[in-house]
Amino acid sequence: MEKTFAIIKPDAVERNIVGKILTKIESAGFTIVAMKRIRLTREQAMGFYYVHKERPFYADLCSYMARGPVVVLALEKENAIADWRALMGATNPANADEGTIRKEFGVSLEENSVHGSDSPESALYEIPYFFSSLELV
Ligand code: 3AN
Repeated sequence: MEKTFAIIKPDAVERNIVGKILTKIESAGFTIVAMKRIRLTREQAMGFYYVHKERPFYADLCSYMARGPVVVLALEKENAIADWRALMGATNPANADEGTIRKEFGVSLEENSVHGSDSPESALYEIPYFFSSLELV
């Protein structure tokens, strides 16, 4: 069993489609082992996206992630990291495959509705950024 980290981003929470996205997650066989709704400060978003700090979109991305509540999750499944990336779809919703969350719900390259860890190393940084071991059940 592998764990990955997911975020339902502000654009999706604002449009009240958290439940639709959770249904897709559960239907695809993931177990939600931790979940909470929180509002990030801009500083917390900057810490989370630290790997992107040199990218031109970093400042905008952190403002967007702090503009409203998000739902953060830890998901468990065999092959969870790759399978969650596949269910999310391409970063740019315009390039995402049919049946993916970003294809169905993504608004733009930045406002692409969901986040997922891109590697085991990322998951190891991201899950404890939001959850203690006692919260993973
Ligand atoms: P992914 O979320 O598919 O792993 P990353 O890690 O390259 O994509 O980018 C992190 C986030 O930054 C994306 N989910 C998206 O919200 C935003 N982003 C990525 N590339 C751009 C871009 N060129 N312009 C604006 N925002 C971007």
